[in-house]
Amino acid sequence: MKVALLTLFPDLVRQTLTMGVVGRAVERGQLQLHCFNPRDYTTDNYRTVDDRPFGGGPGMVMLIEPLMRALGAARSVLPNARVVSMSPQGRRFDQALAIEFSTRAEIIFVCGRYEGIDQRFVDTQIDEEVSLGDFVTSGGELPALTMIDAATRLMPGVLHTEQSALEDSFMDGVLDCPHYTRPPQHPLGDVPPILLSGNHAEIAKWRRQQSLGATWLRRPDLLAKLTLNKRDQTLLDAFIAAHRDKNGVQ
Ligand code: 9D3
Repeated sequence: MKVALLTLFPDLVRQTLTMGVVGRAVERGQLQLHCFNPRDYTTDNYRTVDDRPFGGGPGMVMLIEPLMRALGAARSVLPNARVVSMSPQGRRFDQALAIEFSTRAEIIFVCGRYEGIDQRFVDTQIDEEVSLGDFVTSGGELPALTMIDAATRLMPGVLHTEQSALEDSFMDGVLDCPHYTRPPQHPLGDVPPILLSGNHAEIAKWRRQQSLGATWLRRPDLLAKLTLNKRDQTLLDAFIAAHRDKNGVQ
């Protein structure tokens, strides 16, 4: 996958993408990155990239022309890319969109700063707007990095164990089960004995039950989207019964 970013903070983007799983994908050439700074495409002595909003109000708006020239440079490197703008007004990012992004050959991300981008640029140059959720960040870079991270780790050959991506929480619509490692006994508590039993069928059953139970407790919205098979329903019913015994019936 080839990704270009239009950003006023190329160092933030490049630095971040040197680390961890994504950093390794860049080293191996599985992910190619190109940053274009609108400030490098200004023509005035002050290298101006923003101006005051027509109609008044607080904050500044990103100018069309530096963005247009930066986008032109990005398009000459990635001629077939869809142009995605990071924006609080966008479609909510989720694992389904991460999977879709991971299959694309080329993407251009436009990262806004200040109050936002001149709407004429958005209306004519942007193919899709994507948001991370209903909270306010100070720009589009961290949201773009999050989306690139989520998509890259899904690309074939990026993760060490291909299985890890498939077994992810949300791949089957439920939360992950708890994890434990050595030591089995610790002042903070003991590892659940079933995990030390060596009985792999029982361990898989326990983990599935923990996943379903955690989803029931914390994310009933996810559970409502599922139709559980008989086996899962039985595991969840037992979890709920144990939970009610432990906490008393309300
Ligand atoms: C209501 C006026 N502004 C808030 C002080 C609007 C606004 C401008 C710029 C809100 C956010 C931003 C910068 N953030 C993004 O561009 C952004 C974002 C976000 O803020 N939350 C979640 N996802 C994203 S993607 C891009």
